[in-house]
This record gives sequence, C-alpha cells and structure tokens, in this order.
Amino acid sequence: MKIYFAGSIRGGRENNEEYFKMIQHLKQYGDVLSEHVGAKTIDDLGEKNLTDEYIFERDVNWVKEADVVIAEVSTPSLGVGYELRLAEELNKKILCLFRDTGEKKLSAMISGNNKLIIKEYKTTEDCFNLIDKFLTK
Ligand code: 6K6
Repeated sequence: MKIYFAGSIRGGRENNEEYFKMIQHLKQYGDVLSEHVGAKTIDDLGEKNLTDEYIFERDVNWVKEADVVIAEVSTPSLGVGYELRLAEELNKKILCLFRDTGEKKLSAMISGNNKLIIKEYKTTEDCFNLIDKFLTK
C-alpha cells in the first residue's frame, strides 16, 4: 500500500514528534511516500537545496500515486489543505486526525467536508488505534 502522510511544515512544526511516531506506525502497512514530513529538524528535512517548484511537483505526484492519504490537521497548514483538496478530487481514501486539546478548532473547510473521515484523538495510542481501524476496514 502507498500512503501519503500530510502534516504541517511551514505552517508550524509544533506537532512534528507526533508526525514522526505516526509515520513509524504507518510503515507496517506499506510505503510512506512523504516520510520527510516527520523529520525532527528542518535540516533533517534534507530539502534545503530543493526548489519550491520541485517540492510542489514531487508532492503532487506522490498524492496522485498514493492509495490512501492520512493527514495530521492539528496545526493549520496551507500545504496540507491543498493536498487534502487534491486527494479529494482524485477520490482517494482520506483520514484526517485532529488532536483535541480544547484550545483550537479545526477549520470548517475541513470539518464541514463530509467526504473526509475526520477523527479527534487525545493520546498517541488513540491515534494509532484510529489509523489501524481506518487501514484495516
Ligand atoms: C525545507 C525547509 C522547510 O521546508 C522545506 C521543504 N519543504 C517541503 N518539503 C516537503 N514537503 C513539503 C514542503 N513544503 C510543503 N510540503 C508538503 O506540504 C508536505 O507534504 C506537507 O504535507 C505540506 C506542508 O505544507 P506547509 O504549507 O505547512 O509547508
């Protein structure tokens, strides 16, 4: 299975540890095309020498190639929003995971879209369970 994992990069990296754990968990199900999203530092993204045009083309092609798209949507990100819209147009199976801290609300453009499967979680364990259910049904 080819999995595209989406998570904020320039939108803010406060949840990157969570992205990393989710990607490690996802690897048991297949190939995570966008593993760089879980990088621990911007340098580890290993993309400093790539142009934005290159990144855009590559990521769009990966979304097209993916069987499923899993997005961590707790940190608002234009890139993740764009990828979700693209994945929806391509009729991909999509899971959005939102960490419920009681502080921020998810954009209505995501929570109001009934073509997306949206789940809230509190702990990493909850998150893994939601991923397992989504990928095994
Ligand atoms: C190097 C240093 C900082 O950023 C970079 C390289 N940038 C990106 N590298 C790879 N994927 C990217 C990059 N920028 C955006 N994306 C894609 O958009 C990712 O796959 C994420 O899912 C999403 C993040 O978008 P923003 O708007 O939060 O950056």
